[in-house]
Parts: sequence; structure tokens; C-alpha cells
Amino acid sequence: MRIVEIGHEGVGKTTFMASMYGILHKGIEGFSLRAIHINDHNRLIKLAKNIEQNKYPAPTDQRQEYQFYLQYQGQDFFPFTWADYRGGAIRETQDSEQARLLQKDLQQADGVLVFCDCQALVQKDARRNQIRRMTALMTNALKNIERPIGLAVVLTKADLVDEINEDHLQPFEGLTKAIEVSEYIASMRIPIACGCEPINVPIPLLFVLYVGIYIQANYLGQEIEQHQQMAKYYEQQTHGFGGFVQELWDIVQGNTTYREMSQESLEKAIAKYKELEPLIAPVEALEKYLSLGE
Ligand SMILES: Nc1nc2c(ncn2[C@@H]2O[C@H](COP(=O)(O)OP(=O)(O)O)[C@@H](O)[C@H]2O)c(=O)[nH]1
Ligand SMILES: [Mg+2]
Repeated sequence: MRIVEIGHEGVGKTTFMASMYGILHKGIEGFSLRAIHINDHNRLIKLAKNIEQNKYPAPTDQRQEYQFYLQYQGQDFFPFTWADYRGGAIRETQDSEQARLLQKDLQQADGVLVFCDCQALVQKDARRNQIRRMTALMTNALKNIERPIGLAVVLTKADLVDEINEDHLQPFEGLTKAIEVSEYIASMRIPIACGCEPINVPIPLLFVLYVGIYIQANYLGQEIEQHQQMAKYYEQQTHGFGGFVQELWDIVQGNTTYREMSQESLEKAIAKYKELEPLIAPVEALEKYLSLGE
């Protein structure tokens, strides 16, 4: 699974990622994160420790692509990548060029985190226009999405504002409507704060992962059903006198018999079930943690 982040520079993407790793590496509700490469782990933990003391990371242009495992009960079970790079930022280029780049980013994504600075929303300054531009571009790009994705709108630096009301969120109106009418997008919007008193930090990622895992489980479920139907169909071909004669004929000819084909399909269904089974408990635990599915 691939997670893509969208948002202006300085909105708090790197801070969020490091903070989230610091918290989720320790674990929450049976879930934990593991960076596959030890250098990434060390870098993120170092950043997270500083953020805990309100020492925020220096801006960097460096492209970083991280590979993680979501773990459940200490076992690696769901791999994903997350790109933290300038390419994910909304650039001050022409709209047409920006639209093309955004489209490309989204096409490669199974999960999207859209970042927006709470202070910019509340202060209604020039950055609000930047946010409007970003949401307009997103709204357009999402029209072309034709497979399921999870999308979290992350409202950063919530510690710097007293409250966020509907009026502040006005730049999101169009995007919210586009998400509502799309049958492919599961979304949530959540304020977060990173620092000595973190708020909601693990939620956006766990939501997007939940959607990704759910989609995979659903897909496996469909495959299992198809294999089971084929097994049943082949098995029916062995019934009756006709089936008996056919089987003798196939054996004599050295053909694969319907009975064998039925068995093969059942084995495929079982193999797929073995892939599905480890996803069930985590999906249920995530639903509970995120208070979904009621
Ligand atoms: N108060 C506060 N400041 C934050 C928070 N997150 C980020 N910042 C500030 O925003 C700056 C830019 O954050 P950064 O993560 O580098 O943004 P990026 O360019 O989107 O990766 C940081 O240096 C911090 O000063 C937060 O949760 N609370
Ligand atoms: Mg950054």
C-alpha cells in the first residue's frame, strides 16, 4: 500500500510523520509501526524526541521515502510506503502543471493525507487562498479516481488555535461535496497537534491503513468466493452416470479430472483464506479504536 501526502511547505508534514512514528513505534491498542530500514527508524525517533520538547524539525528539501510495517500484536502484517518529499507539496507553479502532478501523485496512491494548517484557516490570511487553491485542485483530481482510497484531511497545529468551526472550514466545502458524492473515497477530517502535548496524532494514519486493509480483505473475500464457486461447479460435473463415465474417460486419457479440478479450486480458496485470516482481528480492532462500523 502506498500513502501519499499533499500539502504546502511548512504545514507540518515532516513533524507529523516523525511524531506519529514516535508514538506508534511504542504502540497503541496492539498496533505498532516499524520502519524497515534502521536509518529511517533512527532518524524518525530522533526527530520525534525533539518534537516532544517542542523542538521542531528544520525544513528539508530532501526526498524521503519510508517503508513501514504496521504490526499487530508484535507481528509485521501490513507493509506500506510513505513518501515525504517536496513533490508532495503544492507548488507555486501554474495550475495546469500542478493539476497534472497532483493527478500523478493520486494515481499512485492507495491512501492520501491532505494537510492543512489550522492557524491559516482561522486567521483567514493569504494562506487561506493557498488552501482554496489546493482543495480546488484536489476536488478536480479526485473526480478521476476510480478505485477505492482512504483520505484523511489532517488539520495541523491545532494547539495554536482555540477552535475550528464551520466558517473556518469553508475552503473545504467543494472538496467535502466531491468526497460525499464519490463512491470510491472513504474520508475523515481530524485536527492534530504535535509537541509536548500531542493530540490525535496516530488517528489519520490508522484510518488510512484501516481503509487499505479493509479493501484488501474485501478483495480476498471475493477471490475466495470465486474459487469456491468453481470448486462447486467442477464437483457437480462428477455427479450421475455421465459424470462417472467422464471421470473414467479422463483417467484413461490422463486428463485432469473434474474431481481434481474441484480439489485444486478448494485448495486455492483455502490458501486465500489463510491470507485473509490475519487481517480479521486487526480490522476489528481498528474499527473499535476509530469508533467506526457502528
Ligand atoms: N505549534 C505547532 N507547530 C508545528 C506543529 N507541526 C509543525 N509545526 C511548525 O511548523 C513548522 C514546519 O513543519 P514541517 O513539519 O517542517 O512542515 P513540512 O514542510 O510540511 O514538512 C515546524 O518547524 C514547526 O515550527 C504543531 O503540531 N504545533
Ligand atoms: Mg517537510
